[in-house]
Amino acid sequence: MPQAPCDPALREWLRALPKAELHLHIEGTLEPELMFELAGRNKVPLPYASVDAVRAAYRFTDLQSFLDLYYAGASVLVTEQDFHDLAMAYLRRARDDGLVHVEIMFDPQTHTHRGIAIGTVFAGLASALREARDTLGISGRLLLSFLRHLSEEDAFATLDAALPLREAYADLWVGIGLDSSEKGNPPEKFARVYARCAELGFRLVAHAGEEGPAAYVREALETLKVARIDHGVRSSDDPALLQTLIQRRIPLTVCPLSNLKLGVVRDLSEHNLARLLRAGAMVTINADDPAYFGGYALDNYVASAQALDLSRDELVTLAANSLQASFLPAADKTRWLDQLAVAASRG
Ligand code: ES4
Ligand code: ZN
Repeated sequence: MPQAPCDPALREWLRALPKAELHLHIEGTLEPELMFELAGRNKVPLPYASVDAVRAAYRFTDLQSFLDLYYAGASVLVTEQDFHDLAMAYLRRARDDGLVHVEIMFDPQTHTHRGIAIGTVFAGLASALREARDTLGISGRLLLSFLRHLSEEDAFATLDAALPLREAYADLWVGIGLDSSEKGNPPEKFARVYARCAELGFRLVAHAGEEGPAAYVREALETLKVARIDHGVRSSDDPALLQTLIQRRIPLTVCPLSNLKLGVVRDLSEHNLARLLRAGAMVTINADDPAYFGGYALDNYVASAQALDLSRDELVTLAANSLQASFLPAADKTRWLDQLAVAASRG
């Protein structure tokens, strides 16, 4: 279906709403321009002749076809400065979109398996988040995510390598996530490492019900005991599960443009985000891997609003949900929710 013409007034009104990004892979914010710059800086060969050739390759058929390019692209990230530059570029975009808080997932195994020290990754991301806090006025947290196509033993080794850094990054590293190829890699595969992370006091999230079945969402809730579900759009296949999500107010971090680009939905107008929201689910709108999926947070809000005829009240609810579902302290949530009410009433 043709996209509705962009409504500048709607976009500006949405921009002004304080919002939180809860589902964002920092490696997925690597724009082709920076990919080329870092490839040159680090003498890493790229299988593309130009920035345009990189963009032309971004035609995905499913999650795996995307992940193959995403892991290949991440190979240009080598030094602490690279991770800093990547995160800083994202944080400026985030601020421009009216995000006031971002919870950033990163995949240490993508880097440690290439011989990059986990401390290099932490240091670069953390210095950017602290700079953004001081200069852009945007808060951030880190969610260390395990790659589910690798073994649970590898996840334990990653956790063991990261734990000595916990104190140094206690202001930022608050949680654990689970991403990569979903089908055939059920949440239960990571039951033991999630139990350990819970004991350690981490907040827990996991991707579930993106391409995988509703049963994986249930497993993530009951076995991994996550506080939020990343994606979760397949939950509506199981009405009893959906009722549980609604009753327990479990946030779903939905990524509309990601779902469109990876073929989870054929057209945004068919996305179940609005149905989930209207059924009473705690839905949020997020960007996932914006450099690959053609849109940052604000693009996702605007595209969803237009494709699904979301009302202004519904858009305010989505922004409020993003703040409520964040891992910010209660006082910060209250302050942003108060500012959201003011911003919503303008224009
Ligand atoms: C991801 Cl869209 C998506 N799904 C699962 N894992 C991921 N890692 C980065 N983006
Ligand atoms: Zn994701």
